Amino acid sequence: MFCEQCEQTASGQGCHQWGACGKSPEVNGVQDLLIYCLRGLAPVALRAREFGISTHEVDVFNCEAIFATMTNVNFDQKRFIDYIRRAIAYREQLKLQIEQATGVSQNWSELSCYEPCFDSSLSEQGQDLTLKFISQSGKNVDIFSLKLTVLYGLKGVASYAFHAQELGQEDERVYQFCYEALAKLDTQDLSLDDWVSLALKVGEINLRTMELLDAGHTNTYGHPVPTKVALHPKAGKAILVSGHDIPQLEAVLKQTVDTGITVYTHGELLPAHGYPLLKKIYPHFYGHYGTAWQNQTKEFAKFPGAIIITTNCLMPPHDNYEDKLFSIGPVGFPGLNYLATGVDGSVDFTPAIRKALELRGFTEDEVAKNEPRQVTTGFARNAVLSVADQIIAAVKGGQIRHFFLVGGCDGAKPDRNYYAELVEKVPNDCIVLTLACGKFRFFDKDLGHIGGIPRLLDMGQCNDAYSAIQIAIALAKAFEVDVNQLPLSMILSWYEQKAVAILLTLLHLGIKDIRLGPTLPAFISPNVFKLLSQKYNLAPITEPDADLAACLA
Ligand code: SF4
Ligand code: SF3
Repeated sequence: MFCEQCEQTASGQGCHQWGACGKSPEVNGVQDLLIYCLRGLAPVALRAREFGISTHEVDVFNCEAIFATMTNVNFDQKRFIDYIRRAIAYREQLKLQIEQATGVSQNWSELSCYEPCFDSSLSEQGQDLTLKFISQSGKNVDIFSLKLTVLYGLKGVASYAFHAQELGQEDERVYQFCYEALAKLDTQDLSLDDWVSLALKVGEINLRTMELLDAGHTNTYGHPVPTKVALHPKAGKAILVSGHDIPQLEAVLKQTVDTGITVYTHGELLPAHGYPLLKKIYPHFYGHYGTAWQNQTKEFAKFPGAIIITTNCLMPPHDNYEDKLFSIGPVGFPGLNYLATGVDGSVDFTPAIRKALELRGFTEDEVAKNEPRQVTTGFARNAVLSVADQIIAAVKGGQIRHFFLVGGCDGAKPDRNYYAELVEKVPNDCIVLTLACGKFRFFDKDLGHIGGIPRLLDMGQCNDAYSAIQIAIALAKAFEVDVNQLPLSMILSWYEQKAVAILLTLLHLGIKDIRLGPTLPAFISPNVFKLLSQKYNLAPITEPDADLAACLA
């Protein structure tokens, strides 16, 4: 087994026996085989596009299949075998269409002719192909490191592209690039500089993809507005929706109208409360329950209703809540209730609704024991920029000294307490901007206000890094300086591959002095890291006091 794609990777080196996330070598093997088959599909899809053959169904499939291999998305071998079959079927179908369109039989590489043997272990076949990939690329450690950076960043792009298309937002450039990047992984003749450029191109395409997703969310649900979200439950039957998928959250809301069920968000769906149209249309869209993904085994067990997980992060479920947990889309685990997407793209949530009605829900007694608590979300680009004049005046007048963007993923490791400690120590004349699930370490802290502006601003999900970038660009314009000259420091936490894509976006934009933690990616070789630190001053986090002092110097 070879997997180095996330921050939790074994001993910070790579999972070689068993995944620290719970992924078995068998599942890892079929994920490897799927990626290999998608690399073979890519040149065929690119050729089909050259001949004007529609590849739309394959484009969406490609993104979903890549997304399924991301950390904490899918642990179900059977689902990967199905994705592998579909990848081969699409490839052969496109080959046929190309031959029909051109009237000439085409020459395809060995990769694009590869046929897995479905009668023997697909997992072993995937492992063998990965060993071959490592031995081909492994001669140059730095190029291998950059190939992994491209592949892992691409997983983030594919996941955001999958979400954006659910909201009707697509860009051919994104789909085209997904194929190009997959096809390039097979090339042996690119230089180190070429690979660096390709990694930065992943960042550029990710920016476009996050822009599409932002347009999908804001066109459908309105621009987020600062919204208070209850953290205490309400008596009655309940459904908890986790992951990142806002349109699927809306589908749950739609299907639970007049059922008496109250809908709660979990994890990265907290910012959904900031979208005004969701709040307006669905009065039973109530509050938020729980914190970040790594606490789900405790939180899901206690939740007295059905739970629907729409995307990462899924942890291997425990017996005491497995029967009330449902997954959809690319998410899966063997034996877990899976609600398949219908041909019209919708999911029928009836089994989850039935389960919620069977379960006791929150009792009056339980509710009475909970102190009323709330947090505010919805400080996305429109909300922040609507008070831009006030912010600019406060910076010029010295009331605001500095902004800290403390955002990214959470995880189980204790060294992630760094982020909570840092936020607590940020001086009173500074503002903290945050996004993604790393905020759950400090999201309910009351940091007060500066001249009416809250000192802790939740900008949304990880993909709302797009909002943070737009705010930084607008402030730089207002102050007539480069983004790197703003009194802004980015202190990021990463865990999975969406964060890899976002980091590449920030580097593509030329953002310097980013501090990254809690540990550096295992897949980044010392030389590649040296190169990034020389060019972008990318640095690992150290201690909260020292990092704060350096940022404020
Ligand atoms: Fe290990 Fe992370 Fe890969 Fe899971 S996803 S096997 S924890 S590197
Ligand atoms: Fe979290 Fe899994 Fe990365 Fe969207 S939910 S940020 S880790």
